[in-house]
Amino acid sequence: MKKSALQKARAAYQPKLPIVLTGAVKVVEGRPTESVADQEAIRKLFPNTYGLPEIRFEKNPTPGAGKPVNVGVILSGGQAPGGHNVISGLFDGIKKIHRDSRLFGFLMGPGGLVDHKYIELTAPIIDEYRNTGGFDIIGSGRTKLEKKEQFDKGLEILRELGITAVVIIGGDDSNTNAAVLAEYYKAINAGVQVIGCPKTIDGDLKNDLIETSFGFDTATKVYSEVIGNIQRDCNSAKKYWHFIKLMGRSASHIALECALQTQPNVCIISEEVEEKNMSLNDIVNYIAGIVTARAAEGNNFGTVLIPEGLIEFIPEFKRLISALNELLGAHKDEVAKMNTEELTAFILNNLDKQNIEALNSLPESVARQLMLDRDPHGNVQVSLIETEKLLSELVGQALAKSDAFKAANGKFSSLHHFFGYEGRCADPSNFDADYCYSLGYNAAALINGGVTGYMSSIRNLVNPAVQWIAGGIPITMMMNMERRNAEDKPVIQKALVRLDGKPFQKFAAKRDEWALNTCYIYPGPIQYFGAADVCDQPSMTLKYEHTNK
Ligand code: FBP
Repeated sequence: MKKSALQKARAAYQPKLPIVLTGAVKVVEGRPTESVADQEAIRKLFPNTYGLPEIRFEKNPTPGAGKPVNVGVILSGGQAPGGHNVISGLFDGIKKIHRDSRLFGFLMGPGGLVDHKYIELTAPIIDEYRNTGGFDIIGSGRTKLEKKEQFDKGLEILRELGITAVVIIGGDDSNTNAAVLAEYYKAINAGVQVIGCPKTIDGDLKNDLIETSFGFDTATKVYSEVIGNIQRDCNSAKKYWHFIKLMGRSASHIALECALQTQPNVCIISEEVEEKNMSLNDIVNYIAGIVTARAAEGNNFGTVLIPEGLIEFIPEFKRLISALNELLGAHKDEVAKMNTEELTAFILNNLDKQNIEALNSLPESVARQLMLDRDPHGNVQVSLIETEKLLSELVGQALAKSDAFKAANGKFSSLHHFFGYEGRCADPSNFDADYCYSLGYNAAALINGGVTGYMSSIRNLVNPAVQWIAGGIPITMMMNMERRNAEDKPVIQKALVRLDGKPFQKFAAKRDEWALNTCYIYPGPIQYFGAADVCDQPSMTLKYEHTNK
């Protein structure tokens, strides 16, 4: 593979590890755990892996000789910067345990395990991918692992390759699958451990013990760089309003982090929209009000950040989406056989008047996406919905009717952007490079510790890497019951933006000032070499959540 000068320099970067993982470790068990909610239901569904203790690693002055282990690894779901470093950390970790250990990568996500598609990841392959972005080393996919037949099919290839541990690198849905797989293999005494790693740029897989998911840091730095560039452009020409949609699925963590980094004129937070029961009209009027106030000062330009999941939080559409999910979930088999026209007619015949009105209030393309497009986990594919265009069009219409805007002699010309895929495969920041390598290395230590159904956990992340705390968290601890596809299912609880949390509070305290005045910050590109305050800073979300600043 031909490499750029930066890639060559970056390949030589040695990610930092928590000091405890630099030598042999022993497992220290903490208190037994309970799931975050619905304890009885989760306990019943996970009789073999419920209630396990938290684990923390400590230095082991008298380690025994390690045994070789064959491990399988799967990248699951959307790409996130640092996935290759999780794999290289895992590789180095199992080789440290014993030089004859072997690592197999299942291709294109969980489907590779079921379909027996794999490669052995050898040292030359791993070396090609150290500190690089992307998931292309083995590819990723969104196949949902949930059926006994899939688990049994997977077990055939695991046995054939002598694999006794599988590491699933994924988001909340994929780690839910990891917990289900761990439970099943334990129940049938398959002799296969399953370990999860917290991945997702969305930042919504976190709790008291998982401080952040990997990829969030790099992706938000990439988006913030580009938002900053746009802000400098619009502050130079002073003639456009930029409507920028940001990935993140349901949660608004990405939009919030980018707002903290760049200080835009407007940033909508979906969780606040829901909390305040704001209709689509309320949101449009809020933005139009800011456009008008800036126009009165002669500033016919600005930036609006929009989280991609917004539509799911606006009460009238939330009700509609949940009715659609129930309807489509309850008639799964019939629906699967329908063509688009039949499905549309079926939906329209079965929704109530209020939901039909909500559907009709949307442009046809958005209505179609809500009705027809779902991913394998049943999620609305919010990244396909052009909320940025919808909002700017409606704001334009509101301004056209506004006397105040006319009186201000305002002009409104809008441009649209969607940042998501641009950041998911960026070369990991130093933070993500170190964090991911540590997560993988730590997963090897969990395997060596003989546990299953755990998520690799590295904490104390606002401090230098040497001080990070390494251990494992039972995945069942993060679970609750939720309605999915018309059924109650055990799933990892999604972490949405907390309105009483510090990141939101900091934003809310400043946003009126940022709206009227032009207070833009231009963060510039990620720096990989140089002073720690330029290169090694974690996200502002992480800092606000875990320090007193
Ligand atoms: P994960 O939850 O799997 O990490 O995916 C994150 C994400 O990037 C979301 O932000 C986005 O909505 C979705 O993936 C897009 O999915 P796809 O890659 O299938 O288009």
